[in-house]
Amino acid sequence: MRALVLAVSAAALTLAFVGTAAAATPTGVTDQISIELTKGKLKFVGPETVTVGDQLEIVNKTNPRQVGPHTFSLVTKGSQPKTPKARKRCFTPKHICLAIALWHGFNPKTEQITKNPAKAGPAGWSTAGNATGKKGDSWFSGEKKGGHISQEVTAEAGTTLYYMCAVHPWMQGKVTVVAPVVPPLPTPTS
Ligand SMILES: [Cu+2]
Repeated sequence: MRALVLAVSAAALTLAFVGTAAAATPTGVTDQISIELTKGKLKFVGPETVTVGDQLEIVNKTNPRQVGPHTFSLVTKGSQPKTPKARKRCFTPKHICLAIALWHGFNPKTEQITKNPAKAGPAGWSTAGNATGKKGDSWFSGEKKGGHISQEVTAEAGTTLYYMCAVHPWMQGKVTVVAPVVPPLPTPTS
């Protein structure tokens, strides 16, 4: 009985610790990564750095009827398809585009997804996935114009978030996560 109680408390402690580790102090700042069509090229346009605790908003500024929908998907650095060949086979088994679709609960028969956003790891933008079973955070922009999402950046400071679109695998980007600047203590005025 005593052993069981100890085991249960240990589990509760672990859970509490995970909960604490996932929390980031909100900075009140919102950063934006937009999806744009410029001179016939689809691309992500975003900042080089974001701060832990910022809101990171993804905005689709393209017309899905014209270019199709997008995903904004956090992937490991090595998962970004680098060659035309890799991009061509991206939506086949064991490759990152199909893997991303599966994070969203994609059903090949119905071609529908059941999860959006797809969540992995701590709440917020935190976790990069790969093609071999590790899920990442991802958002599907949908078929309607003007889609957007905003989540807190909860990845650890010092990490670089690599991202891509599973529909247009040449759309890729990265952003470095930096630590919040600790505000200076107020100087006494008297
Ligand atoms: Cu896209």
